[in-house]
Amino acid sequence: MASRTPKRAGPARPAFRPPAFRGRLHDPRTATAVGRWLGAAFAVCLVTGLISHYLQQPPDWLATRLPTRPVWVYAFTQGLHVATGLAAIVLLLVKLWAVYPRLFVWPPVTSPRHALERLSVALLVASAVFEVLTGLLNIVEWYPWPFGFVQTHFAVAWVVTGSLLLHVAVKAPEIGAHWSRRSAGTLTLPAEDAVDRRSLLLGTGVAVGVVTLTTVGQAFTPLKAFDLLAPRHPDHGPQGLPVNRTAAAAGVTVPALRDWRLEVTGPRPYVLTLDALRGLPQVAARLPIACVEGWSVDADWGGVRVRDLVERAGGRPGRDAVRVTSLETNGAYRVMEMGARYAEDPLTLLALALNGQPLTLDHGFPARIIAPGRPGVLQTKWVHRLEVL
Ligand SMILES: Nc1nc2c(c(=O)[nH]1)N[C@H]1C(S)=C(S)[C@@H](COP(=O)(O)O)O[C@H]1N2
Ligand SMILES: [Mo]
Repeated sequence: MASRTPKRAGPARPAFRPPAFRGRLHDPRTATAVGRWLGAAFAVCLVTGLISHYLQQPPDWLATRLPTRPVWVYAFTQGLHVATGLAAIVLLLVKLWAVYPRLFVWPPVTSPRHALERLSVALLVASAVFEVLTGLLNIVEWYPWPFGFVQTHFAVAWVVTGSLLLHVAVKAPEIGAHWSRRSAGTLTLPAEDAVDRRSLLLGTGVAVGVVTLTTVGQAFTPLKAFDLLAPRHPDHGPQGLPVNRTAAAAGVTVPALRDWRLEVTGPRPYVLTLDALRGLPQVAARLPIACVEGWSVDADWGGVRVRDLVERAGGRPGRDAVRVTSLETNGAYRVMEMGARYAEDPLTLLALALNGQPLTLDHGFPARIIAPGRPGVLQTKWVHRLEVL
């Protein structure tokens, strides 16, 4: 009978083995190269986002100082906001791909400092993904969440900014070492990967270019022929202009308009019928509608200067702000205020006509506001009351 030899105990196997990653481009040079562009895109998004926020909700001290020129200022800043936000989606995906093996470092935490660092990265990734995703869904007007988009997108932007600054500070030595192809740290990486890395970066650049080219035409009309992917096309809509909120959606109906009058309150209040309004001096202005969702279109507007209406009510142009109320029964943009500078601007109109025809119902019939340099949400449609404040 053969004697049984007892099994010899081998070295203890670890309970968990992190996956091995053989892809060679998960390295600090790739992360830095893509991270630089992503950081730049986020910086542009933050600045243009703040511009948009404070144009829409200025604190009192700012409300009287907002610029009305150039008239396309908001079309530009918001077009840029959405374009860089869309580019950031591509960059974020590549960046996350470059660094995701780090998710599996073993042991997961080596020191309190390491734990904090990982926590800050988790916060950065979560908030960055949240921002680009909510931004993207907002431009297609899909709100599958219970919170308000504007406030939340604004608040989380600060979380991205804070955790990004922290991330850059923590990684500064590594970023410095891999800043360019000739940086000290990069020289220690295998040289044969450089070709692959260049292909990856080139591919990323091409993807960003394609996304930009197929969407930026929604704001930058010379490229509108390539605008294949943006949810709005500048030319598509009644009177050659897209409509965001239709009269039906806003609860504005033809019967509701039968007794329409414009009420103007102030030291000398008055009421005007549509015919009376048409009888006042009419002014033409070519101004863009620039939606927060990134599309913008220039149009020819005709109507009465808000400034004239304010003066007639005994208001002081350049001193008095104006509150505008829409017939719309509910909705966040029913009531709008404009600072004195907008109200006195000769291009700020209570518009009755668009591209040579009376406004259609969806564009705000009988009267709407059009003012230079302001976000689309403040270009109030179906106006029935102006209050000189
Ligand atoms: N009363 C009212 N006016 C409104 C809105 C609204 O929801 N209610 N939407 C605004 C938005 S978001 C934009 S972009 C412009 C679009 O104007 P348009 O539909 O004539 O292109 O109208 C603005 N005026
Ligand atoms: Mo809008």
